[in-house]
Amino acid sequence: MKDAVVLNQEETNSLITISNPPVNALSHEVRKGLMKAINDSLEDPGIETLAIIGSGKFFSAGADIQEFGKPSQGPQLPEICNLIESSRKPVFALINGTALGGGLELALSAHFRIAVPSAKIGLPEIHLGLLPGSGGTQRLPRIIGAEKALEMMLNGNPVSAQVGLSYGVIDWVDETGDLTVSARGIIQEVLEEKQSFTATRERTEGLQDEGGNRNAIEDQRIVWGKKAKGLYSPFQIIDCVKNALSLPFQEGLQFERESFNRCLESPQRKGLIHAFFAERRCKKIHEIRDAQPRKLETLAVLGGGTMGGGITVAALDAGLNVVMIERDEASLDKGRTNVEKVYDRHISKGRMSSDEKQKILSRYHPTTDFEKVSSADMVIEAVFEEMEVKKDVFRKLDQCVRPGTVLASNTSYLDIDQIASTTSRPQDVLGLHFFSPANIMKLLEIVVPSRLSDDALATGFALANRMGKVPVRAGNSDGFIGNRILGAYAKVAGYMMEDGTSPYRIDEAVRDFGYPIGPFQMFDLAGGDIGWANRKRNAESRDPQERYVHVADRICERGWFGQKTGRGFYLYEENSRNGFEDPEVLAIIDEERSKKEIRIRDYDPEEIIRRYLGAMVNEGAKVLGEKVARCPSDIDAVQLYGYGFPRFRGGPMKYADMYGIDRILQDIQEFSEEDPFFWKPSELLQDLVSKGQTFDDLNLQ
Ligand code: T1G
Ligand code: NAD
Repeated sequence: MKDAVVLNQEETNSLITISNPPVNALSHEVRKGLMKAINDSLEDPGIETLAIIGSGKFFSAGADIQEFGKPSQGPQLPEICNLIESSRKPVFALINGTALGGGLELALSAHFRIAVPSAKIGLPEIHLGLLPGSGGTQRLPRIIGAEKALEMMLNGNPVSAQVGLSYGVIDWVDETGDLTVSARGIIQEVLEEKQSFTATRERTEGLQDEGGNRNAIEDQRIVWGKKAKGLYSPFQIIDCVKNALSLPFQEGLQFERESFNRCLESPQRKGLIHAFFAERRCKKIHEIRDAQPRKLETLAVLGGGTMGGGITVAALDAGLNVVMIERDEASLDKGRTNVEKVYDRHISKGRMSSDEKQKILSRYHPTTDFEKVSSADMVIEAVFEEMEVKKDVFRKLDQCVRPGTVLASNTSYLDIDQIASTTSRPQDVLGLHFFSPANIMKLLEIVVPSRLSDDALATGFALANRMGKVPVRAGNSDGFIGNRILGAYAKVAGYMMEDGTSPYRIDEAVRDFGYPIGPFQMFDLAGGDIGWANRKRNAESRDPQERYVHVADRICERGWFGQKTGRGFYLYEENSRNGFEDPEVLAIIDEERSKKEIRIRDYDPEEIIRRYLGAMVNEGAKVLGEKVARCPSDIDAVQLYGYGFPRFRGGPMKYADMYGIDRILQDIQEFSEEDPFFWKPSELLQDLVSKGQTFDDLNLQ
C-alpha cells in the first residue's frame, strides 16, 4: 500500500504531501502520517520550514466521512492542527485544489496559505449535520470576523481562491501555474526577511469590529430561527462563533469540541451523512460496470407540455442539441413558450443575458415533422399518459429512428415492457421518469424493462450524469418506486382526513416533520385532475376490499383542480400560491363522513406521522421485497430528491431504522386491526424484525 502521507526534504523545507485518492480525505492513516511527518520535521535541525500540499486535484476534502459513527482512532485532527499552529518553524499550506472542512481547518492552522487560482475553499460540515470541529469555528473568525466566517459555515458552499484572498483567508494566489515553485520563492522571502509569523489563535483582525460581530451573530440567530426546520448544527455553529469572540482560545476550542460531539451524536448527522452516501450509491450499478454508454449529442423530445418542456430545458442546459416534436403548430407554440419562459425568468432575475439565451436556443429545434427524430441519438417520449397513445408513438419511432437510438418513455405508471414490445428493438427501450419541474427536480428514475441492453441502460445513466440528476434504478412495476410509495401515503392521508382530521392539520403535521409542503398542498400543486383521471381509469380493477375515500373526487367534480383553477383542497387568491383553508371543502368532507357514519377521530400530530410514515415504510419494504428497488438507500434517494422528504432525516428507510423497525412493525400491526387490507405488513419487514436486522443491513456497499 502506498503511503498516505509522503515527506520530501527540499533543501531546508519539508514538503509534506497528502496522498489519499480520490479526495485526500483525512482518514486515520493520513492523520497518523501527518503527525509523524510534522513531528519529524520539527525535530530535524536541518529543517527550517514546513509546507503541506495535496496530491492530485484536491488539497483535502476534509475528515473521512466513512469514519463518523465508528470508534475513533488517534491522532485526532484537532491535535494535528494544534501541533502545526504552535510550530516555531513557519508552516505553509499549499492549497493545490479543493480544501474543504477539516482540509481547510488544517490550512487555517498553518501560518501562511498559498492557493492556486482554481482552488475552492469551504466549510461544508453543516450539510452533514456537523460543525467545523478542528478549530475552524475559533480560528476563522479571528482572521475574517464573524459575519464572513458565519457566511462560510452556515451556507456551507465553497468560495474561490480569489474570494478567499479578498476575505483574508488566503495570503497569496499563485498565478504562475506552478505552485510548488512559486511557494519556494515565497518561503525563501519569509525566511530571508525573517518575516514574523503569528499563530492564527493570536490573530485579532477579525475581532476588531465588536459591534459588527455582535450584529452578525444576532442576525444569523434570527435567520436560522426561521429556517432551521429541524436542523441542529446551525445553532451550535452560531454559539461556537459567539464564543470565539469572547472566550480565550483554549476554552473556545473546548466548547467547539463539546458542540461537535453533540452534533456527531444527533439524528440529523446520521440522516444527512446517510443521504450523502445514498446519493452516491445509487450511481453504482453493477450491470453497467463494463458497459459503454452510446453516443449522445442530439436528443429528441416528443411532446412540449409540462414535462417535455422541462426535459428540453434540462437537456439544453446539459449542452445537448434538442429536437422537440409536437403534434400541431398550436401545441408546438406552447412547447416553445414552456422552454423560453424558463430562460426569460433567468433574464428577468439578472441571471442570464439575452445573448446567452439565444446561444442556448440555437441548439433547440422545435418542429411538427415527426421524421426529424431520425437525427436523434436518444428519444424521450413525454406525450399523454395513455397506453394506446404511447404504443402508437413507439411504433412510429421504430419506423423512423436509426439503429441504436435509445428510446425512452417518461411515463409515470405504464408498463415499459408493453411499450417496448411494440418495437422491433426492445433492447433499446427504457423508462426515464423525470419529476416536475424536470429542469429543477434532481431525481431521475431509470426504469429497466426485461429486455433492455446494458449499454442502453448505461446511456440513461450517462444522460442523468450530464444533467446533474440523481439517477435511481427502478424495476418495471406500476408507479415504479416513487409513485408507488406515494400511492400508499396519499391513501393514508385520505383515510386520516375521512376519519376526522382536517387536511390542513395533516399538512401541518407533515410540514412540522420537515417536508416543505403537506400532501394536500402537493395535490393542489400537481393538479387534482391528473390523479382523478388515474382513479377513474383504475376504478374497475380496484379491489372491493380497498377502502376508498371520495372526497378528492367530489372536489374535482366541482372543477376544483388546485392552484391552476384557484381552488382545490385550499382556496387561492388570484395569481397566488398561498392557499387558505376552505370551509366548503370541510363541509364536503363532513358530508362524506356522515354518509359513511364514520366515528370521528382527530389524530394528534404524532399519530399522523406514525400512520403517514408507517404506510410509506411498509410500501417501501414491499418495493424492496419485490426487487423493484435495489436497496433501501435507493428508496431514500427517491424520496429525498423527488418527493421532498426532509434530508436531515435521511429518507424513510433510514428514518425507520432510527425509529426502530420493530416499532414500525408494531404500528402497522396496530393499524391493521382497523383495516387489514391496507395495513398488510410487508414480509420483508417482518423478516428483518425477526432476525434483528435493519434496513441498513441490506444496503449495497
Ligand atoms: N470522506 C470520505 N469519502 C469522501 C469524502 C470525505 N470527506 N468526500 C468525498 N468522498 C468520496 C465519495 O464518497 C466518493 O466515493 C468519492 O470520494 C468522490 O466523491 C473535522 C467534521 C469532495 C466536492 O463534506 O463535497 O471535515 O462514491 O463522487 O463530485 O471539521 O465529494 O467514488 O466511492 O462526490 O468530484 C467535510 C464532502 C467533512 C466534503 C468531490 N467535507 N465531499 O465531489 O466526487 S467533515 C465534506 C464532497 C469535516 C472536520 C469535519 C464531494 C467533493 P465513491 P464525489 P466529486
Ligand atoms: P402534458 O399534457 O402537459 O403534455 C403532453 C404533450 O404531448 C402535449 O403538449 C401534447 O400536445 C403532446 N402530444 C400528445 N400526443 C403527441 C404525439 N403523438 N406527438 C407529439 N406530441 C404529442 O402532459 P405532461 O404532464 O407533460 O405529461 C407527459 C408525460 O409525462 C405523461 O406520460 C405523464 O404521465 C408523465 N409525467 C408527468 C409528470 C407531471 O408531473 N406532469 C411527472 C412525471 C411524468
